[in-house]
Amino acid sequence: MTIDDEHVTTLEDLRGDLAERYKRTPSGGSSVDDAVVEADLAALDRDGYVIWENLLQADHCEQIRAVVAPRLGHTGRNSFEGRCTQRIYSVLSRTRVCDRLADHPRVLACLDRLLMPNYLLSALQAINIQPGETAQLAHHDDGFYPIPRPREPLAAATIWAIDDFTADNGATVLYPGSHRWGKRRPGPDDRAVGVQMPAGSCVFFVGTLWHGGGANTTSRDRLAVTAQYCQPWLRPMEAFTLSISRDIARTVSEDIRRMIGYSIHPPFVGAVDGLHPLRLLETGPDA
Ligand SMILES: O=C(O)CCC(=O)C(=O)O
Repeated sequence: MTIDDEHVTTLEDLRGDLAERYKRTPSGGSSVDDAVVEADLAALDRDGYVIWENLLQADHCEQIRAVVAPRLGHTGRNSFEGRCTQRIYSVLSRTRVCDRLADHPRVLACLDRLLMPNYLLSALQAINIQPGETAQLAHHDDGFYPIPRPREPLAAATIWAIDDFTADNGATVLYPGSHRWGKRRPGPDDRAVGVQMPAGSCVFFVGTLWHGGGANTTSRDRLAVTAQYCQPWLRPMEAFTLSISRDIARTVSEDIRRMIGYSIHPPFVGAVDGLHPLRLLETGPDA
C-alpha cells in the first residue's frame, strides 16, 4: 500500500482511507431504515442485547438444517465447548447456506455503528446442543481479549435459532444489563433470561454481555448458528484468512469478503506484502 505524502501530513490523515484502488464501500447495513437501527441501538445500550423474531424463512432454516446435520460429528473437547454439544467451525469454508446470516443487513447496520469501519468476522459456527447438555460457563465474548472492564465492547455476536429456542432446550442465557458491569461476574442472585424465540429469529448482543448456552433437559437437539464480529484491529477468533481459500473469497459477498480480512484498518493493519489484500484476488495461484 503506497501512501502519497502530499495527502498525509498529520496523524489524523493516517486514520483515513488511504487505499487508492480499493476504496472503502458502504455495507449492506446502509439499506436499513435509520429509525429501525436507532431503536436497536437503544435496546443494545439499555440491555446489551436485542431480539429480532422471524428474520429467516422456514425453508431457509430447513436448508441450513439439511446442510449442517450431516456434518455434525464429535461433541466438545471440554465443558465449555460442551460435552453434549456439536460444533462446526469455519462454516464459510464448507457451505454458502449461512452467508445471508453473516451479512444480514440488520446485523451490519448495528455493527456499522458499534464498531470501527472494516470490522471483522471473528467466528461463524453451527452449535447443536444435544439432550443432556448442562449450562455453559457464563462468559462474555470479548473477555478473551485481556483489556479491563468496564469499557465499550470490542466485539458483538449474533445467535440465530435454527430450531425453536425454548425454556428447556438449551436456549442462550443472557444477563440483561451485564454489559455495563466492571470486574464482577454473574452470581446466583443476578437476573438471567433464557432467549426463547422461534426458529428463524436472531439475538444480537454486544461483546461485553455475560451469557452462555443453556441446559438442554429435553429429548430434542437445539441447532443454532452464531456469527461473531470484532474490531478491525483485533485478532479474530477464527483465522479465516488461513481457512478460507481465495476461490471462496472471490465467491462470497463484498461484505463477507471485507469481514474475512480482505480489508485494511488504516493505515496498514491487514496489508499483504505492503498492498491491499484484495489484490490477492486479482490474479495468482489459489491458496
Ligand atoms: O450456543 C449458545 O447458545 C451460546 C454459545 C456460546 O456462547 C459460546 O459457545 O461461546
